[in-house]
Amino acid sequence: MSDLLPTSPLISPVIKAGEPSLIQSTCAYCGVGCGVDIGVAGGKATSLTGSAAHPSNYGRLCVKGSNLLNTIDLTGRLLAPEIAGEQVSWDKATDYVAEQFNDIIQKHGKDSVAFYVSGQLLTEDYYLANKLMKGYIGSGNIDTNSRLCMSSAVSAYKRAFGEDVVPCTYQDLEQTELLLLTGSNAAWTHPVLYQRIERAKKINPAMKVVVIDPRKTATCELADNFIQLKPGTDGAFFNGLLQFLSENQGLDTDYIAQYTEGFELALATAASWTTAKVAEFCQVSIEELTTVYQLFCRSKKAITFYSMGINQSSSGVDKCQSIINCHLASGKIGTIGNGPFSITGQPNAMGGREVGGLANQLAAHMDIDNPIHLDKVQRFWQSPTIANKQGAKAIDLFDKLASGDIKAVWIMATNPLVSLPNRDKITAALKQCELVVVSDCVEKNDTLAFADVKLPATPWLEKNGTVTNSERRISRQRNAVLPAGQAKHDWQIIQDVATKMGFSGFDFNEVSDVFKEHAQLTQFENNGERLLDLSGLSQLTTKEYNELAPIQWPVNESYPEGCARVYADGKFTTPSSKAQFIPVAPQLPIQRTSTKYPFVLNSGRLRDQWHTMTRTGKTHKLSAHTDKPYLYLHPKDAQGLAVQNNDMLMITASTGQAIAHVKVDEKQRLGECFMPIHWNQSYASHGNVSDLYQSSVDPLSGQAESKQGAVALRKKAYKQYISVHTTSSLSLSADFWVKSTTAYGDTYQVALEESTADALLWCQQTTGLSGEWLTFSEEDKFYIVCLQAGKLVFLSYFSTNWPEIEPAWLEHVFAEEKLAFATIQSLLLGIASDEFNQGKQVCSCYNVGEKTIKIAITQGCSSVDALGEKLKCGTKCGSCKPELANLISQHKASPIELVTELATG
Ligand SMILES: Nc1nc2c(c(=O)[nH]1)N[C@H]1C(S)=C(S)[C@@H](COP(=O)(O)OP(=O)(O)OC[C@H]3O[C@@H](n4cnc5c(=O)[nH]c(N)nc54)[C@H](O)[C@@H]3O)O[C@H]1N2
Ligand SMILES: Nc1nc2c(c(=O)[nH]1)N[C@H]1C(S)=C(S)[C@@H](COP(=O)(O)OP(=O)(O)OC[C@H]3O[C@@H](n4cnc5c(=O)[nH]c(N)nc54)[C@H](O)[C@@H]3O)O[C@H]1N2
Ligand code: SF4
Ligand SMILES: [Mo]
Repeated sequence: MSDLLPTSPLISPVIKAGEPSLIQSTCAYCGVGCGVDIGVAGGKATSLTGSAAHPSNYGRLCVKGSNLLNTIDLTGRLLAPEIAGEQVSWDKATDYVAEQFNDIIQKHGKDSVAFYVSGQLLTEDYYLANKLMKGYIGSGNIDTNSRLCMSSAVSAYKRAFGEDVVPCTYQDLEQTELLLLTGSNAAWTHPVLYQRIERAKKINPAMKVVVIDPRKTATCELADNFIQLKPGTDGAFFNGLLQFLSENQGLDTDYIAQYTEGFELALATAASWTTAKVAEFCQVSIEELTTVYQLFCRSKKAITFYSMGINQSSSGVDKCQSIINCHLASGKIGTIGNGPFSITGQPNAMGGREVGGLANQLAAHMDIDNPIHLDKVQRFWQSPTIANKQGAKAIDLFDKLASGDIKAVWIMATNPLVSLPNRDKITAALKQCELVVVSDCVEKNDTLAFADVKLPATPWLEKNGTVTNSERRISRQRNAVLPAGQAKHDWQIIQDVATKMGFSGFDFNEVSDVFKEHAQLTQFENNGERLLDLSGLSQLTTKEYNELAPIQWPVNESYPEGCARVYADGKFTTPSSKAQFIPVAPQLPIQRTSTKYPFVLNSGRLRDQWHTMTRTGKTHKLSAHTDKPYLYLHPKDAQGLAVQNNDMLMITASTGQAIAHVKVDEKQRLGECFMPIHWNQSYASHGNVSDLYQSSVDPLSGQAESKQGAVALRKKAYKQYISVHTTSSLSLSADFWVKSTTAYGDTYQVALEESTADALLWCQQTTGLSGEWLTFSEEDKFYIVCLQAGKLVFLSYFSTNWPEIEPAWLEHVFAEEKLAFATIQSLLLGIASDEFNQGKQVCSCYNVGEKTIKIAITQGCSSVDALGEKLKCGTKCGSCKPELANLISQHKASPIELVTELATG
């Protein structure tokens, strides 16, 4: 295994004013925290590659990371502060925010204001936001979108280990014997880690991978075993494992006796969860369960890798605990290749946890309910006050906005209208709130529509600070270009407002000073009580900070170079130094199906989009893989609803409605459907999944149950369906629409309840374009193009079904400077030439479509490598490799059938 370990020393280039230069930074997206090398010339970023020496990725990047530079153009950026829609100076904007906050606090008390922040902030931004709210305003009302993401994992680690500490590293994933991935679609959501796992498994074929998920995801391509369990039943699965361990000599009794407490009760509670009972409860076979339980029992090393399918649950803390219980009971923790590994989603969810950005934390892993900690933090800050009780967690915070208990909110780097459950409730809360301040980088998103004050923040590439990844590794996110327009760094905006509110603890000259103060607080009177100790970084000079190489905490006298392995000595951060077992009584989801809402609604991520699409939605490179929010549905359910691929479904929940295209998908369980989280009102009229979830939360963590909703499905038909392709923006009024970015502009799928009387007029009014308009009609179909000086600028097809057009062909014709007569003819007939008949894009890096890949498979490419050799697909970022493998397994067996399919359709 030694060739998996890092050998090359890490470069830590200095940011130089001169040019051209190479700046080492960190990817803007997921919690893997990949290093990126950015080439800069003439004040602009000109190239981007994975940092070869960064210990998260060793040079690899996934498709989102490799496309970072395609998302940085200034279109749609918020570049100046605004009050009530009018541009104002920074001075005026920060005066106004400070005055309004002070005024509301004076009239209604400190708990009448709140911050709702985000794991996309850097640690320094986060630290100051927390300091201002808890130490100066004196309220606990600061919470973060990480509440929706990993607050259950935090609560469980805290309860079990005494501190929120992730006890594993990425190398453990490569050095384990058994990897259980549960509630994680890592192939799409943590792709570089997935590729590291894939490589480790290639090198060590004895390594086993088990995937536990109600859906058969792309991640299953690596799985030796797949447990397709009933949603929400993981607590029973892991209770069953605990019981199995006790019956099959799987316990490490020495470890239990020496290093843990509470085992007897935890086991007694799990005792009734026999394999047979678990099989029935989770709706999987006894054989499948036994195989996986035996694997865990027999493997000396095992990692459970868990993410949103576990955390986003009304009993998420207990589910995390049921996993931790199994690792403690078998002593599979604190050593190489072992441990319960919660994988974080956002780039800096971990940094937020370190500074105390959640309403139930204080700062630097100190507790808001502990008077000694309160005293410590207040003395360190020398602050006028300190919040002495927990603040409102995300869902409560918005409830309090709605009830008027909280009158002002400052939202930073998150889009709650799209991401919090029950969108109607969030809308009502923001409408009713006296003052909504939003710091964001974009001009428009669903939440900004409710902002009284908009503050332009610097995004990735312009901002500068640190982030912590899923394995406790702090990396620098370095600025490579100057802030655009009047944008300011989030920490500076907070500093300006705090100072104008009259507070003195915010006079930092540089971002490195903020980091140092945070590091000093982790050190302050720590005395070994908290593992989070950055004392080794607390005296960094600005130069050292700028050159800081990635490092895993703790960083202190004992571990000056950082520390990969924690809890190796079996000593935990609890008062007794022992890890805590907690008995778990498995609960089913709060949102239940009924005759009215008979389908379980699952939600999550797609490979190429990031959250609410404010960045990834901007580039055609990331939009081509999936251009609309499908509802994925089992073939039998589709049959029952009399729908086929691309038909429309009305999705109704007790909270609201959405409308989506159908994708028939045998990878779903019967009676369950899946919808991606990304689409919102900036991209679709009815595509936001948050309309469909109730705000049911875990009682301990407050994390929302965002994976198991209950919905009714009904076929939805329109009179007219229009496929629109345009180089300029539209003023669209339609009953249904969804938009996607293309190489030439935008494409829209539009549907109308009543057919438009005059299709040409509709196009002309919607576009406002003048040019040469050409039309062709055939029964109830209309084909309309608009040319300007012979160049195609607009194209639309009207039909009574969704018109299908080959995207690769459109890209080609829109790029032509002057269209040939024959091309115009084929456009008006809607018939693409065969060479463009590629099908849905699979490889975003080399733009290789599904049909091309299927043909190569039938011609004998029987491995992902062979496809790569022939078509290049999968050879750059590798994110599509699981899909390529899936296509091979689907199509290599039946070449004759496939050829017929291609010939007929
Ligand atoms: N491409 C992409 N990558 C991302 C992001 C993104 O937006 N796009 N976001 C990042 C963020 S912030 C996060 S939090 C992570 C999330 O990373 P993941 O947690 O891997 O992503 P999800 O798709 O939300 O959900 C994971 C899986 O949980 C499954 N699941 C649902 N219910 C259950 C259940 O009851 N039990 C089990 N065992 N599984 C269940 C779903 O079917 C889904 O496949 O991704 C990060 N990476
Ligand atoms: N049903 C359902 N709901 C979910 C989930 C699910 O799986 N299912 N997942 C949940 C999870 S895990 C997460 S993490 C959330 C994510 O949900 P959100 O946090 O709401 O999504 P983002 O699109 O990341 O929002 C980030 C916003 O901040 C802006 N921004 C980006 N960088 C910066 C910056 O540096 N400074 C400032 N000031 N602004 C910036 C972006 O333009 C964008 O508007 O969604 C949650 N909601
Ligand atoms: S896996 Fe992809 S999105 Fe995540 S940090 Fe690495 S390059 Fe960025
Ligand atoms: Mo997340």
